[in-house]
Amino acid sequence: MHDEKSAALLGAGTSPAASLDLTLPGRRGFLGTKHPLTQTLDEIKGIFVSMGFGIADGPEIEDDHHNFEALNFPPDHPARDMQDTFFLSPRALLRTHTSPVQIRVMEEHQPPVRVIMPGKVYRNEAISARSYCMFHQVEGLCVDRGVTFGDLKGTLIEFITRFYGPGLKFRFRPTFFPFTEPSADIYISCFICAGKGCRLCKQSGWLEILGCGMVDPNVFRSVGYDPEVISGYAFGMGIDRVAMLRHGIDDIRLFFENDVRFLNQF
Ligand code: 2NL
Repeated sequence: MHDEKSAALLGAGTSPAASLDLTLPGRRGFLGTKHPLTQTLDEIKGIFVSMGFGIADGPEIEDDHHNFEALNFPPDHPARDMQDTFFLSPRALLRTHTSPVQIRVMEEHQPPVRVIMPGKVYRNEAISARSYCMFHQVEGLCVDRGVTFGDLKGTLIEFITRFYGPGLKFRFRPTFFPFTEPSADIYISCFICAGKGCRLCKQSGWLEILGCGMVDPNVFRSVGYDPEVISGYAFGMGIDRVAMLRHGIDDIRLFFENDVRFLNQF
């Protein structure tokens, strides 16, 4: 049966029988994959959505009010400088963080508010392996009556445990942001060396992965919320940095060069 079919096929064509090798493998299909930043972002979104957060987005071209003023940046803050921010005109700028989306959400909705906002942000910095003029952020906001720093800790530790895996140590280190008070940077014990010190954690044993804090009363006043009645926490993380830590990528520019030799690895 097999031989009969082979003979028929070989006989049927116009090509010489010897050039038709029925034992050759078939042609392979080429499937694309999601960009490593998209994969990281999808996972982060999934975890927060499962905890009851919504997803919001907003314009990348912003004004001084939403990007700085409403976020309690003082008029002389260095981030407002031409050196750090891309101004498109005296009134329009490229957002330097995704926080202006949170301002827009609060301007339009009364509490309770529980949303994350992922998106592109822009900084006028020298380009290097570690910083690019555009990167990706996810910020989150939870506002209601009686929201505490304990709620912030519980929610973010749950997120980190699901995203980075169980068994990590946490460190909340006080810091300063104009838009939160108190503020903290969250560190986890290094998942490569478990705290002993290695190249990834620069011998410190700790990785900084998130900034967070309780929303400053001045931010609530600027959107017409009464800080005597409601409270909330907010947080932010750089997605490019998170994806670099996870995959051991040492140059942020690789994300934006669209080189398939890099992209095929994910
Ligand atoms: C970081 C830190 C943070 C926020 C972002 C925020 C937004 C509003 C009010 C208060 Cl509308 N806070 N966002 C708060 C703390 C930290 O980001 O390291 N980002 C990469």
